[in-house]
Amino acid sequence: MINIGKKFPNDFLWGGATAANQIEGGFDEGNKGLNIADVLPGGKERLKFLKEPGFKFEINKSKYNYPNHQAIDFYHRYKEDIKLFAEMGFKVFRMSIAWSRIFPNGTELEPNEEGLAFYDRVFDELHKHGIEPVVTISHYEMPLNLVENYGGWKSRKVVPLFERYASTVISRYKKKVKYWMTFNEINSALHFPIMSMGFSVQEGENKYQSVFQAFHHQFVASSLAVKACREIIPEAKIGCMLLHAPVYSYDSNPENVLYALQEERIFNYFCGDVQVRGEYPAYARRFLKEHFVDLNIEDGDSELIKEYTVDYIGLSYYMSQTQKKDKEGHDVASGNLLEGVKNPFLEASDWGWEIDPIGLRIGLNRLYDRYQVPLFVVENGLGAYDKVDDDGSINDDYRIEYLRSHIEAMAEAYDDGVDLMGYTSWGCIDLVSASTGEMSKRYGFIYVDKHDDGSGTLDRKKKKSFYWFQKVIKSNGEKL
Ligand code: BGP
Repeated sequence: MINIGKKFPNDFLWGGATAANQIEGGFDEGNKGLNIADVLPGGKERLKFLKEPGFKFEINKSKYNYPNHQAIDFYHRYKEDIKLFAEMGFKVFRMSIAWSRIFPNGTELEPNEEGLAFYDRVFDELHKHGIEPVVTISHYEMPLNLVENYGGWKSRKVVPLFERYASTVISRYKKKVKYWMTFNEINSALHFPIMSMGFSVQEGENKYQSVFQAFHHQFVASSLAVKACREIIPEAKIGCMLLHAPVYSYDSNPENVLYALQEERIFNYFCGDVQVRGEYPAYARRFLKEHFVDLNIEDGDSELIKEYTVDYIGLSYYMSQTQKKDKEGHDVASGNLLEGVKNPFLEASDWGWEIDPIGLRIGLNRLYDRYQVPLFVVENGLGAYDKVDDDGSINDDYRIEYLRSHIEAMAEAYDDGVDLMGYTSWGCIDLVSASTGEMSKRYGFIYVDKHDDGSGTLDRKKKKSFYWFQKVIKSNGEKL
């Protein structure tokens, strides 16, 4: 099917995206258990958790002031928020289910009814407003018991526990949820495994051995979720979710071009290759050998992974990355968390994330060339400091500009022939940032009066971008 000349398909899924641990709060309500996000501190300490090798993992459970504990209190205010999403014209709302609300310790035989009932209420409210939920089963949140006592996804024992969780929610919500995704930004673990895999790499540990074994467990778990979804809701669509940051070579030096190719494969494609094509790619053999990785693959795993591949690719896009083999003497684009070198052609956000709308078009084309499955941009947005003016307005023109240029790039990709399902802008309502654990890095169309020190009324206010996005949706992307 060729899409020439048309901006977006009529059934394009416009909306916004969030994650349970970044919006809900209510961390100890409804019999919820503690999860990894509940014990990650905010600010500089958070970065240590994410990045520093050997950072000692200590949990202070008595310190009840972590940023995610109250977050933006979606747990109690979801009706008000969903009403605002409906006013913007959302067709879909991306959210995640907190595993620790359903299985507080991850190991129970029976789910927690109060947790299940909460999401029933949220889905019902969405449907009341004609909004379809898009649900991530695991978004940077796993029961703390599995982190402390199992070593997170390093342990194979987590696989059946996840399977129980995934099939529980898939069958409970079979009439309410048509779009699912398994693991949020599964490939991000190459840079910060604590968030999605529940362990941090210690001094002397072979990071690759731990991360790739944990990947293998997640691939098996993901296929089991796909299997459950096919059996329970055959008409549903279930995808993987990749952090996509297309790699550029710093220059035309073949050494750098080769290096960029290798980085692109391992970071951007490896997980997709397994989850979409159903097998380990040929290049993995040499990579794993050279990094002294010896994978434990059990009987039946390969067949399962081959049979239960995903229906679509959900992806986040914030930035491209520029790679050079020898980085000495170069400014590292460190804010990116991805450890590339600075790209002289790009400006960066206040957090050093390089802004590159054309990169989205490039990335979508590369992904579609490789996989030929539908693509769903489930995260994209600008984290910025917003200012409330004296008259109460929030004039976030910089955000409008960022989103406009990225939606334009996406329209170009669609015109290039890429099969696109939809676009959900990240943090459609201000929420706790994943990398800083703070509120001041804001993404929303809706401002939430809550600050890094925990103060604020939690009142919601529409930003200028709210009205802009409303027009974008109404015109199906024609009026940008
Ligand atoms: C992605 C995550 C989200 C999110 C977003 C923005 O990596 O899937 O959870 O938070 O990035 O990142 P941050 O909050 O660090 O600005």
